[in-house]
Amino acid sequence: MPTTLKITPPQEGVLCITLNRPEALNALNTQLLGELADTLNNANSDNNVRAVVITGNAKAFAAGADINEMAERDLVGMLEDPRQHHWATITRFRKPIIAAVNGYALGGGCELAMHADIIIAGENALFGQPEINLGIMPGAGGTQRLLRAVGKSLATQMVLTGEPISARHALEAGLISEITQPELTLERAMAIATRIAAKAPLAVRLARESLHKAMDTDLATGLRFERHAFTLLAGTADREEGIRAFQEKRPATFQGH
Ligand code: CO8
Repeated sequence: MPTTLKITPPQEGVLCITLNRPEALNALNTQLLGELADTLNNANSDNNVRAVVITGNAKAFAAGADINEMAERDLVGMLEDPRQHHWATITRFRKPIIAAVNGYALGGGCELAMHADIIIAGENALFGQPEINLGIMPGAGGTQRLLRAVGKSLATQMVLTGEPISARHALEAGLISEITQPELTLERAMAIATRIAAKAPLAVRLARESLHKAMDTDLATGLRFERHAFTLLAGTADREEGIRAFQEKRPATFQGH
């Protein structure tokens, strides 16, 4: 049983994971990242899970990597850092993740939020990459994902000054998709995840993979991937069900094959 996470069993296909180290503003130590990676690994093969919500508490989504733990690792320690494997497992997760962010999403916390497919934030959220203040730099995708999300100028400003941006600014910049009142952030994220969980799982999976391609490939390759994925779905029972349900004017029931 994880001790740094609270896990709510899947409801309507949505697994909710709450980061639970409030005494350290949910700083991401090796144990928490390991438990998160294990939980997602299990969720990958669990057909009852079709989407995941990751959240923190009112004060912090996560205030970054655990600085005290990091202080104990020298260069060799960093090269052998098990956390990089946990991040890789989180990156490989195959189902949609919605991050419900209130309070601080700093350093590794902002990077974790950016591993999500969709970020919903409360008005009080703060997003930042303050590593530069510690004499280091982002190491879990912060320079790459942030630049792709908000563009060169703002990403550079955030990474080189270490100054965070507000939820409003994050919305304008395209880092997040919605702002809510803080007490409604989780509810809104769960509602979005529940909607996604009711769709055809294979269509969700391939659409998500195709969207990811847009982040790391040229347009022609991305378009080719999209065409192949679109064509593949023609072989699924869920496509047949979706189209028949439309024609019969009833809601579709998708089975995942
Ligand atoms: N690590 C460890 N402990 C932390 C962290 C952290 N990142 N953030 C907060 N805490 C602890 C504090 O030490 C404090 O503990 P204690 O009560 O025992 O003193 C407790 O949480 C509460 O924090 P504060 O008293 O500081 O709360 P404030 O409201 O005064 O301030 C801040 C909140 C502004 C968020 C402040 O805590 C802060 O600046 N935290 C550090 C933020 C930061 O620098 N984050 C980046 C860390 S580096 C990183 O994330 C690199 C990721 C690379 C990943 C690569 C993996 C391979």
